[in-house]
Amino acid sequence: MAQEGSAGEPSPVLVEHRGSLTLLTLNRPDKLNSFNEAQHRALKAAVDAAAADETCRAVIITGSGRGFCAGQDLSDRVRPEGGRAPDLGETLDEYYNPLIRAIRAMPKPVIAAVNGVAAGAGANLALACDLVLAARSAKFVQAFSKIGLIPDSGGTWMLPRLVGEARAKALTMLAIPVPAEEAERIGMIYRAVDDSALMSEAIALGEALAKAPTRGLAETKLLLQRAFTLSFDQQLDDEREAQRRLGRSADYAEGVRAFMEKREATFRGQ
Ligand code: T3D
Repeated sequence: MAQEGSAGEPSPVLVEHRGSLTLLTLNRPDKLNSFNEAQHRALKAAVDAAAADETCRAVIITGSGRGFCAGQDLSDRVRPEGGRAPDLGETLDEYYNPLIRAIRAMPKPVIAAVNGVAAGAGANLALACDLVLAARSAKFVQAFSKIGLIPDSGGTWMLPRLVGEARAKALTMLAIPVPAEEAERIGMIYRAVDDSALMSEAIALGEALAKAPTRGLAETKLLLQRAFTLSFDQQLDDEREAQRRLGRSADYAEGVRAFMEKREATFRGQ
């Protein structure tokens, strides 16, 4: 189901429900889906709705047109020389950080289907997702240094963990565009796929995840995200608690029954 704005304007984010899979499409193609306030509000609302919707068990975020997302819409940041400087900390507090936190906390998998260039906060939006598929023609650019900013939206945390500090420093300080295949090779993303196959591959992946034991995936997601900040002992304790919770879940009982009966399990996300 595509959403339309109230005045018949296309919504800055299209929402489509495909069974247990929710597809969110950034929809400002003329601006490479860069973020203005309307797109921020629409994406956060759609992410929150997907998180709260028990029938939704996996989410895909993609972009319309030739770009995935070019980060902040810089036409909203132009000011005359000597004009009052914006408080960018405020916009991070109000928009970017809550969005990235919501994706990372979502108790279900989020796939980024990167259809084209992902720059600035758009690149880090993709990297905040759990699985990143990218079209071979797509590229990732930490464009921030070109305008005198730091890599926000979790970039300074995520990049060194994904690609190592040395490479993270080069990619951010030099704003080097990373083509999708290179991004896969250096472990920045999960996979690069043919452009024509991107959406079919993303939907197949999303549908497979939407049939998986959702609670187990949610616990796995949170454990892996915290792994680099906890000690080994703390992680073992957290694994024990997660396993204790999951051992009481209906999906675990079904998984064991299905294995013993040599049949496919039917997981309900419970
Ligand atoms: O401000 C805050 O609240 C703080 C938070 C900041 C978060 C951030 O994301 S800061 C970083 C902002 N983003 C950028 O600096 C990226 C700027 N864009 C580019 O570097 C390039 O456009 C791309 C590498 C993304 C793509 O290059 P290319 O050659 O494929 O396309 P293009 O010709 O540069 O762009 C196509 C059109 O999109 C063009 O408009 P036009 O000339 O056809 O009317 C271009 O101006 C527009 N566009 C691209 N990115 C943005 C944009 N318009 C506004 N804001 C953009 N970010």
